[in-house]
Amino acid sequence: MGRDQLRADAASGVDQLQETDPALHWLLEREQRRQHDVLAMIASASIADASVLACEGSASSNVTTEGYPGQRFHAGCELVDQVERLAVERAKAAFSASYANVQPHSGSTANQLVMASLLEPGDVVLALGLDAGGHLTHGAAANWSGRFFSAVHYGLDEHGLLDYEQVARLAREHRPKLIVCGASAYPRTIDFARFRAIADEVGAFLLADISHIAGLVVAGLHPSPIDVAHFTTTSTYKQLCGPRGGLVLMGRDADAPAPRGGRTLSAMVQHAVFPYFQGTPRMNGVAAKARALAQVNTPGFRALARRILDTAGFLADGLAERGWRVLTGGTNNHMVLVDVGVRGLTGLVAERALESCGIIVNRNKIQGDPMPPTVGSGVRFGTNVLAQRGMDAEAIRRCVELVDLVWTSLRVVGQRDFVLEESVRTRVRAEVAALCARHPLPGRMDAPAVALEPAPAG
Ligand code: DSN
Repeated sequence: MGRDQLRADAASGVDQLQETDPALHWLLEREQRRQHDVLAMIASASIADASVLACEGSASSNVTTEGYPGQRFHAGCELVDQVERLAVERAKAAFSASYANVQPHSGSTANQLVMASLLEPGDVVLALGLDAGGHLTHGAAANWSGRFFSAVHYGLDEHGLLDYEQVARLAREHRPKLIVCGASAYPRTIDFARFRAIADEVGAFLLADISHIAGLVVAGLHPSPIDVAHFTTTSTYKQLCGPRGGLVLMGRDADAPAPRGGRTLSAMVQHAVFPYFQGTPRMNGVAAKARALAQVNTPGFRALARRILDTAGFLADGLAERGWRVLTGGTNNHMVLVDVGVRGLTGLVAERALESCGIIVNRNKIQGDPMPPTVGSGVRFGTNVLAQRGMDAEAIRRCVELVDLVWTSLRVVGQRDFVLEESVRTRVRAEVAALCARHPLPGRMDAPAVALEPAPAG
C-alpha cells in the first residue's frame, strides 16, 4: 500500500459516492457550497479545515475497540493507540492541563459523565439557568440532568451580568454538591476564581463548561479554569475548529480524592468515560481532535482568537450604533446578544428573515423573556467563522449594515412570520455573496503543526 493511500481512498470515495449515490452526493456537495456562500454567525460553530475533515473521514473509523491505549479489549490497536496518545498530549499541552480524556462523543456527554460519576441521583446542582444563558445539560428541566439531580439555578443581575452574590447566597442556602459555571449565551468574562471560592466555602465541586470560549482560553484571551475548577469540559467543534466531540480536562485537582470508590478525581473520570458511559470510542474523531488540538497550539490560532474577539467588538459597537439593544452593552468574547423584542421583532422572525438573505444566526431567550423558547426575543451572534474568513472592521461594518437593513425593512406578521420585499432580499443576498467571495473560508487553519510524538518516520 502506497504512502498516499489516505488521499487515494478519500478521492475515490467521493467519486464512488457521486456515481452510486448521486442524491446524497448532491446534498453533501450543496451543504459544502452553502457554508462557503453564507455569512454564518452561529456562536457555537466554526469551520473545521480540510485536514481535520480528512481525519474524520479516515479508515481509523473502522477500528472497533474499547478501553484506553495499552489497555484495549481488542487487538489491532497499535496505531490508534498512538493517535489517542497524541490527542491526549496535545489536549494537555493546549490547555496546560495535567489530565485529558479525548473520548467523549460530545460536550454534553462530557458534562453527563462528570455529573453522573460524581453525584448521586437527587444531589443538588447549582448552575446558570437556561433562560439566563445556561446550557441544557446544566440541570435544565427538559434535560436528563434536571430530572436526575435537584437543580437550583442562578441568574443575571439587572445589567445582564452574572450575579455572583446570588450564586453565593444560593450556595449557602442549598449546599450543592456541584456548582456548574459556563454558558451558552453570555457575552462577558467568567470569573472562575470567584466560583471556586464559593464552591470551597460550601464544600462543593466546581465544573467549568468552556465549550463556547475554549479557543479564547487556549489563546490566553479569557482566564483559564483548568487549575481553578475541579473539572473542565468542552466540545471540540465550537471554538476549537475541530470535529464533533468533547473533552474532559483537569488541572491541579486531578489527583484529589473522588467522593467514593477510593479513586482520584481523574481516575473517576477515566472510569466514567469507559466503561461507565461509553463503549467504543470514535477513533476517527479522536484523530480529528488530535489534528485540531495541534492547530490551536500555533501562533496562527492565537491570531485567529484575537480576531474573533476584535470582530465581536466591532459587531457589538456597530449594532448598538444603529440603535439595536446589545445586552450588557457589548462583549468580552466572541458573542453578541441582541434584544430584538424591544423593536417589535421576535427572535424567530429576526433569525428567519436573515436566513432568507443568507445570513445565519440563531434566536435566543433573553432574561425575562415573555416569548417561548421556540420563538425568543433575542438573537445570538458569534464571530468565530467571520474571523476565520479574515474579516476586518470594514467587513464587519458591512455585515452590520446588512443585518440592520433586513431587520428594519421587514414587516412582522405574528410571532413567526414576516414579509420582506423581494428587492431587499435580492440586494442583501448579492452583497452577502460578494462579502463571502472577498473573504473565503480558509482551506487550512495554519502552517503544519509540530508533532509531539511519535515523530513520523521518513
Ligand atoms: N449548545 C448549543 C449552542 O450553544 O448553540 C449547541 O452546541
